[in-house]
Amino acid sequence: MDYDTILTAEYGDGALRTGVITLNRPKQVNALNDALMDELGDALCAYDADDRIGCIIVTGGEKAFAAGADVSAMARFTFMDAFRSGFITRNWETLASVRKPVIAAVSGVALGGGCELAMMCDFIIAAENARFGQPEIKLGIIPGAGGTQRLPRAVGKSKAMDMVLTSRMMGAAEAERAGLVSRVVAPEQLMDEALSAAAMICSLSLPSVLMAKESVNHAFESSLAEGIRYERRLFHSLFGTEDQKEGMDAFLAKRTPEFKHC
Ligand code: CO8
Repeated sequence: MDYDTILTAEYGDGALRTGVITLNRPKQVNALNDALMDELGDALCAYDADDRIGCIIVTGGEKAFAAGADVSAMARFTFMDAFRSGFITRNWETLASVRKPVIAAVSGVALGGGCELAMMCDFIIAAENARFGQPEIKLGIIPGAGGTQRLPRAVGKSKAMDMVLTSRMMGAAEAERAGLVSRVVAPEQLMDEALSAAAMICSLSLPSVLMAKESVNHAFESSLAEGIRYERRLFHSLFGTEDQKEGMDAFLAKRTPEFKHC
């Protein structure tokens, strides 16, 4: 696939491979403009629909995952420009609707829309030099792509308020302690770590991976009782798959399962 603002590459030698999308506007520290968000959405949808892909990684550069929405593109926006064009709604939320797992591999700054983009991914692996922040308040606006909603769910009210109201950035170690990121590694190990997590996911049964993701996400949309009922139905339904028989037979026979993703 040929794009101007992102790069794509596939990795792995199993039946399912990993699709890696790299945000690539280095001169603008990966500021996110409409062209980039359109291309990112297109690449995500293509990987989500591709039967040979089992997991997706979204990453940026060493210095910046993404410095946020492109300020120069929105500096002169009027309310009607933003409202009538469906700014953000139009092309930012594709990531949140992808069914396959999406890992954010974050090195350098993830600010504003960049932090929000990372939080739309299923989990974040950070390099030690990663810094997360929601500095929109300094521009006279507030986060607009889920920052005020996903950040408190990830790190709790106090830290979220601190970051959103003062624009304080959170380093990788604090982000891991707070639960925003799942792993922190040395910068030079970031892609190896993300690719190895993705390869693990690719080796599993895709239907159970899709249902596991759907079920965890349901926890953010429902009461505990309703969420558990939902999980139980998905759990029961997996006994209708060939992969459940294969997975359990292989375990009992002490061999590696050969999943057929059905
Ligand atoms: N938008 C546009 N251009 C940017 C942005 C940005 N967000 N960030 C950096 N740039 C540009 C700089 O203006 C500079 O351009 P030039 O070379 O022409 O002068 C170039 O990128 C390099 O930047 P710096 O010289 O500042 O590089 P540093 O290494 O000194 O600093 C930082 C890097 C820390 C990333 C710094 O540039 C910075 O703080 N940037 C702004 C971060 C910010 O405020 N982000 C929030 C933006 S608002 C937002 O995200 C709203 C989200 C709403 C939802 C999303 C809707 C799309």
